[in-house]
Amino acid sequence: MKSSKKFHTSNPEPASAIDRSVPDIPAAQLSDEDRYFRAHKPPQYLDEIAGLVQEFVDFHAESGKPVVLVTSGGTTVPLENNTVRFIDNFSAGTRGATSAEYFLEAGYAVVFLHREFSLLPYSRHYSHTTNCFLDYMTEIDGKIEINPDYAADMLKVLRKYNQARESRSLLLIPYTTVNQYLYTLKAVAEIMQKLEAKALFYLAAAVSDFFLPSSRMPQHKIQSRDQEGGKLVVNLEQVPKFLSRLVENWAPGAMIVSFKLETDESILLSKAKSALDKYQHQLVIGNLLQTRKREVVFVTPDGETKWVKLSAEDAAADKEIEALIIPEVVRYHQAWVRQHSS
Ligand code: PAZ
Repeated sequence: MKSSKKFHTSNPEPASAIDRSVPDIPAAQLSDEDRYFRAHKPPQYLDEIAGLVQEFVDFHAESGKPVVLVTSGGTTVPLENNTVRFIDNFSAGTRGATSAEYFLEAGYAVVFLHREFSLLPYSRHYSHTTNCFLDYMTEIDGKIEINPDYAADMLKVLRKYNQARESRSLLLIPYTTVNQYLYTLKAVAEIMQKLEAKALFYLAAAVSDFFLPSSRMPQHKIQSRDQEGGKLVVNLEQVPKFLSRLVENWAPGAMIVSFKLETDESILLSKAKSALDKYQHQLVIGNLLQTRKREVVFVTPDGETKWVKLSAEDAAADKEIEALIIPEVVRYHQAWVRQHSS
């Protein structure tokens, strides 16, 4: 597995949730994107990441393997340049990391653009659990061994992990802030353009809708004594809606799947449909915060809606909803490739 662990993008702590109380704003025009990228600097490591992605894409383009960009995890919105405080959201990257494993099993090469320190494919089975990692080990005859209670399952995961490494099918690319996410998404998408219809974008990251522009970001830690009335008032701006730029300019020809998260079921379908109208991409997968691990809804531009749900038996057997989502997405993508092959 290619890992870009030398890039450290953060030191985050999960915190609050996405604010859905404001209505959607219209799709960004080219000028919004231009204005954003002119006003915000790229991450210093971006060229190195672009080099890794280029190498990965060239390698798989040669063999004709489809490549999926999976985005995963939340984003942080720093409130200070030397960041002590930031705004965050709930996403641990479960959807993204789990989906990446199923895409690998389905024969895809995966660029995994993830929030640093959120869940990773394969290691997710052992990180962020209620077990301490030492519980997976035991001492036998003065030597450390895998606890036999977990050994059989761990072997299965290890084999899949090794298979992904040996076939060079998984590239891990981290980000932390919204700015790092946007710059990296743009760079990766532009490199993936050469894959045309064989490129798939699966945008599961929970990207903040709001940010503090760098022009208004204090250099140092905000001091409580400087705040009027002792209150910290944070005035955030809306992150431009970059999905239409992805569809039209960064990845024309690719199939693009976005996720829509809501907490109010009564608006989920209408929000998913309006995202398709606005951005003109191929598929929205809607989910509710409360039920996202057991059901999602597929919404397509022709107005079709299809719920995908774990049955009671599936849930009892610890089946993951991504085991149902990914084959469905792959079917859509295969049809897209057929439709676009000359
Ligand atoms: O990371 P997680 O598994 O806890 O949550 C996944 C999710 C709900 C963030 C994802 O399925 C999703 O809906 N992402 C898009 C969120 C949005 O911007 O609407």
